[in-house]
Amino acid sequence: MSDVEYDRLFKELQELELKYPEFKSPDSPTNKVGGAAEKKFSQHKHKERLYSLDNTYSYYDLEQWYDRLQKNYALTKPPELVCELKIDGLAISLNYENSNFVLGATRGDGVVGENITNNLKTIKAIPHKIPAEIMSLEVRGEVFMPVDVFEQLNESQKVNNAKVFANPRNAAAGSLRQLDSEITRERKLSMFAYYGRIDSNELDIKSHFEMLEFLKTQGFNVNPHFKVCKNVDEAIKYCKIWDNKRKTLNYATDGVVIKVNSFDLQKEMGFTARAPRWATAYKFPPEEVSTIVEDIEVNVGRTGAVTPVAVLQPVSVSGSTVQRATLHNFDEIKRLKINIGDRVLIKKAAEIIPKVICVTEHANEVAIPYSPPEFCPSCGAKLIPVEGEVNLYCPNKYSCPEQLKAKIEYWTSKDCMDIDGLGGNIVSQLVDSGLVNTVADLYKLTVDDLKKLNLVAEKSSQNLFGSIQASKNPTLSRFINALGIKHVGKEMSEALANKFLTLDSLKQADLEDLVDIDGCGEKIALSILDFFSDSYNNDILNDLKSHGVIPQTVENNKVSQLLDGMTFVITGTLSDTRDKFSAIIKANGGKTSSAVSKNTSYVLAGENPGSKYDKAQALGVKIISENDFRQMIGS
Ligand code: 1X8
Repeated sequence: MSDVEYDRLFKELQELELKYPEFKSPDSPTNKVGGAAEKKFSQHKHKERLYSLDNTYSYYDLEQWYDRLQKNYALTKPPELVCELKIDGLAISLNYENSNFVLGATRGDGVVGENITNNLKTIKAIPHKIPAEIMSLEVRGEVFMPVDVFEQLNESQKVNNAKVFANPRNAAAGSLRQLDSEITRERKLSMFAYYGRIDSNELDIKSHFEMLEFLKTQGFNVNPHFKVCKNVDEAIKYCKIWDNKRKTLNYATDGVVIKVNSFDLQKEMGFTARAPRWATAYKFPPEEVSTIVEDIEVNVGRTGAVTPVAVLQPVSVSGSTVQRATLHNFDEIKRLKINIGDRVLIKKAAEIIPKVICVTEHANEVAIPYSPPEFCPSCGAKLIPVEGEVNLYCPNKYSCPEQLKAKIEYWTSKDCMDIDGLGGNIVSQLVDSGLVNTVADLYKLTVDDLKKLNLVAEKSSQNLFGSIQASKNPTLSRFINALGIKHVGKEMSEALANKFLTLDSLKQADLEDLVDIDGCGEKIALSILDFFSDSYNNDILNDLKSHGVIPQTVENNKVSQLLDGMTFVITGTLSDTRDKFSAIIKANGGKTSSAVSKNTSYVLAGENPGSKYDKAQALGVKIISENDFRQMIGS
């Protein structure tokens, strides 16, 4: 179907749904923001699997890896290695037939990816035709957004009131999955090629080094910093040099990839279930940089907790500009002896909120110590301490604007009501304009109300209205989670839903019923009772109900007892979301936990499992693959 045809039908559907809401189906494409953008790319099964890499986090680990190779393969001399920078981008596979670029795909789960050929064709670093006459060549590499391009993009996104990306990797991912290739082109992505495979090895290339040199001659962009190393000591030297120099690069790197150079040796060593034995990734430690604390602000969270945040002189860390870092609580400021104007060291690992580690230089010898605010910066209420907690609280539960915004943002988030497209900016406008004073007010909004807002570029009031309406029948556990009851998170919400099955019976629960639940102590139970006895909360619950916001009743969804008494930790990328696997485990009588411990029965590890995998190995906890898991439950 052409885009034009699709858009016409989409519009017709929107009009029909508006006229006859009773016939609207919950999985209507109009519920997705930018509905058309959800139209999928076609799937592509890779000719050869794209593996992950095992990670090493220390030079010691690296030496161990190298020693193991020599021992296991009875090598007579230390194998030559090639070191390359690990690019923090998106892995892709490019297929050339008879010297022409015919198909490019994302990595996906390594077996099946998405065909994004048209978008990849807009990237200048990807040749459409290569000079060598080769029947079949596959090239793999990493697509990334240069840091300067990323910064410019975010500037212009801000000006256009559009989504600002957290880091170059996210920006690259968003740009690569555009349905309109012209947008991809404008985003100025680039690519480094790091792998080539010629089906019949027509050219007799014998090593990774030779392959990289060959790829260069074919017009591919090979990162210039690769180096052949005689042994692991040289590789470690390379890692040390680049750990320092990485800040000077115009692209994000998160480590070094170390590969055995000889193809014959690579072939002999082969692969484990998830990664080649002949390669490993040394991950750089989280980057630390120095900057100045320009101010200390306080944030008001959805529970009213007031937490300090350092406002920093902007610095670039791991590819993104950092302007704020958490200070956790007011005791932490005292402990670190931080004053405004001080020079501090901050630390940022990928995907983690930046954090202040220590002061390296005080601005003044006799500085006036920072003192916590007395009043809420948002509503002016007097802040109060809570016994046994380090935080101060804003007591104004009902009308503090910041608290309300945080509550609503939480309400709309993925593990709660999952309202697509209702982000911080829009929530802020809704509260400031007085249109929304409680979460229930969201469901009173009309398309006309939403039209008055300054909406993010690609979202229409129509779409947003659709998303809100589509969220009205969540699972009971997500609904409970969305209520934001103190001490009740996602796991406890699931436990409550499974025990009480309906919202009404949860509301009627007494202390005894509640503490009967695994993991629900008296503190949690009292907080739940407190929540449901509050008349304001009950008004909101009634309001929600009158707007048709009604959680689904939990059916008895136990399918087996196969996993009774077992605790699983899920890590890495599996063929479906972790939530899905978590639900399967629970339906079969098992439990899930977020941290690996001695009590963990199994770690279910997908691609790129990270530190939980390492911890499981250290503790001797059994690690299983998705296939092992499927066998366990007979699926
Ligand atoms: C992933 C990456 C590799 C390289 C650079 N950056 C990456 N993100 C490289 O080999 N130079 S290899 C790789 C993988 O095999 N999963």
